[in-house]
Formats: sequence, C-alpha cells, structure tokens
Amino acid sequence: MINQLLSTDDFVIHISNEIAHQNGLLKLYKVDFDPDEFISSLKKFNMEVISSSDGLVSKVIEREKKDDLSQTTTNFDWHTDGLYYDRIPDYVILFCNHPGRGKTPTIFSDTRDVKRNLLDVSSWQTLKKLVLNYISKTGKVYQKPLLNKHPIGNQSVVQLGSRVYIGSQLDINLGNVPTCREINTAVQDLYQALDNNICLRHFWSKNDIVIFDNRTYLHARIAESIDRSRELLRLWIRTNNVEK
Ligand SMILES: O=C(O)CCC(=O)C(=O)O
Ligand SMILES: [Fe+2]
Repeated sequence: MINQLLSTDDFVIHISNEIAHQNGLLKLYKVDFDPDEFISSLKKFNMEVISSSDGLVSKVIEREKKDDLSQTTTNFDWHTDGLYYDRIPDYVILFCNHPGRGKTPTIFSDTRDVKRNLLDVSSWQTLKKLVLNYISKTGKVYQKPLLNKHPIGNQSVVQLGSRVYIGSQLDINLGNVPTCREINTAVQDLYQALDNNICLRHFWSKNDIVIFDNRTYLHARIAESIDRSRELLRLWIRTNNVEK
C-alpha cells in the first residue's frame, strides 16, 4: 500500500519493484496521483508513457460521441490495450478519478492459466494457429497472433480485442488450416476459460490505482448500465528494459 507521503520518484521506484513481486498486477489505494509528475518521473527510470489517440493520459468516461469502448461505461469485453502498436504497451495504469455509482468493476484474467483451463485439449492446438485482426479507430486492420510468448519468462499469453475478427494464420500448410468449426469451438473454449478464471474484480473507489502487465492479463469492464459520473484515467507504459 502506498500513500501521499511518498515523492513521485519514490512512488515510481516502489511500483516498479512491487509489480514484479506481485506477478504483474498491483492495486494501490488512496494514491495522490499527479499524471504529469508521474510522466516526467518515469523518464528518469528508463520508462515512458506512450500515447493513445487522445494523448498521454486518456479519460475513460461516457461520451456523447463514441467510436471506441473506452468512451463508454457499459460492457467492454476481454481485451489487450494498444493492439495497433507494433510493440503493445508493457503496462497499463488505471486511476480512479470518480467511481460513479461504484457498480462498474474492471476485471482481470491471468492468461498464463488459459492452457490448463481449456475444456478441450485440442483447443490449444487450434488457438496456436489463430490471428487477431484488430480494427483500429481509423478502420485500419492490424494483425497479431492470438498466442504470444511473454518476453520475460517466455510463458504463453493471450491477446484479444473486442473489435477484432479471428481467423487462421495464412502462412501454414493448407492441410493444417483449422476448420471454421474448430476455430469457433476453440474461441468459445477460450472465453469460457477466461470467464472462469477472474483473478481480480476491482470495484473502484476514488484514488485507487490498478497497474497491470498488458501481456499477462486481459482486462474487461462489467456494467449493468451507463454511469455518467464514472471517470478513470488510463496511461500506457513502455519499459525500455523489456526485450521486444
Ligand atoms: O473502464 C474500465 O473499467 C476499463 C477501461 C479500459 O479497459 C480501456 O479504456 O482500455
Ligand atoms: Fe483497456
């Protein structure tokens, strides 16, 4: 736990030490978080904040004009952030400016557990052959493998998006291309494994922070209805000591 007594530099040191101990998922309460100070402090420690389409600090709130699920407060299914980057953000920080009614949690699933949680063993073999086609805000499509190796530890992790279509890799032997039914079964099995393995269901209070490894964990938002007063800030971190 951390509080206002730490300087921003000490805060950055603390979280970069803590995150490894906590398996890449860290919750902090009652943080006096100043995004601008945080961004400049990170640079001293060989890390940086990378921007999304709305700048270095994104506000996740309900907006009138929504071309992205970050601009809503209703359900947002399992996803990896920043899939349009060649190298996706290493970590994501979510900070609660206002919990709204406090009934809309963000949930997290540890994708290192997917393989052993699949009901059908052949699903894993199929998932290995699949790619995500992520449709960006501009309509451009970015292709990514669905399974990836984490650069630290080399474990298999899953990336997903809510605005994607999934299909077979094209550079495999035609005889190995999974059938449409196999793809459908494997993806259904994957979602079931994720839904059954939620490791954190975070109901927000003001000044909470959750920091998570964007490769290890998929995250999602569960909502019963729109919440116009809920407001999170989202920052994407790149650590320059992680191999690509
Ligand atoms: O609102 C939330 O709970 C999560 C938001 C999110 O995942 C995003 O903006 O990428
Ligand atoms: Fe997200």
